[in-house]
Amino acid sequence: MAQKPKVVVTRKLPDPVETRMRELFDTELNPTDRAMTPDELVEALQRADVLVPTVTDRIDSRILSRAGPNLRLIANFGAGVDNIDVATANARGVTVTNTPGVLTEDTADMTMALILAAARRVVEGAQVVQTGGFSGWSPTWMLGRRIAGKRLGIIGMGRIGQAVARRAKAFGLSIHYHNRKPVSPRIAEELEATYWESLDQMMARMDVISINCPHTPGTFHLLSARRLKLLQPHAIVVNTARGEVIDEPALANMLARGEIAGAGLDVYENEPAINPKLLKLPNVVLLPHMGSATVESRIDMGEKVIINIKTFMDGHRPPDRVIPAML
Ligand code: 8YV
Repeated sequence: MAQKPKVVVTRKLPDPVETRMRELFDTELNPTDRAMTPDELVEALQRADVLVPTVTDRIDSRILSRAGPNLRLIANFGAGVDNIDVATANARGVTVTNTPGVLTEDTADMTMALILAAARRVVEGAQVVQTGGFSGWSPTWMLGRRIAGKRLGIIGMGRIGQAVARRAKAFGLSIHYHNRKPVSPRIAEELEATYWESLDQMMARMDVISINCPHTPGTFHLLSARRLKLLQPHAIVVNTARGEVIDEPALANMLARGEIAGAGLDVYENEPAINPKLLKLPNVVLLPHMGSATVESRIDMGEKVIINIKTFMDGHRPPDRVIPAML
């Protein structure tokens, strides 16, 4: 392409990523980092050849219907693409790409951090100390639950689910999973993982549940009020995927009533809003969508975005093209 493509980036990205983008493309950055309003997004889509959005930009069919004639690529900065109506984009001749793979290990680390924090009351304990409440050790005080020897049920055994399984196995948890289909025999053997075709049956038998599947129409409220009720009272639920996979009010009610033991949540149904009931509970650990929040992940995500744009503009199939059949 003789002329550099006009690339509009909706949020502030790491400096090395922005520098490289400016070298390669006619790039419009957002140094303020303020999320665009829907009207601003429409304007961005009208002047861009390529839009680089993030999870905070909702690019639905209404917004896409007002895109300009030059828009050819939406290169999402992020693995999940539930913020984008991919089918409508494709129908309008707009390709969508994402950034899988580079945030797998960090997201899996955060999943383990939440499992440990919820089971061992890490945040509660830290708060006691920081608020001056540590008056001395006691044999029966601040007792949590051991994770070694327990059963972990992973919902969604893709890259991140498998990375969680590898870590959890090293912590002595036995690995169980529910997925659309079983993993290869080689991976199942490596992880000593048990496949549950029935999510209901798995839910009823696990000590810890970890959500690691994308949010799609098929996984919306996969953990419905009915399914959550199948959990045992000592169970812990951890979510580093998308809030929409869990019925958040139902989860909050069960936690408040002590019908399950705890939760570790990094994502919420209506981010950045969080169900107010959750905020008051001692048995939950709540993080502000930090799964991929490392310097390394965010730079690698930016590099993936750049490779996708460059490959596409050079007339080739971008490596991380998302096709609706994958969702
Ligand atoms: C990102 C994420 O922070 O990649 C994803 O799907 O949820 C996060 O790791 C966010 O999506 C960036 O747009």
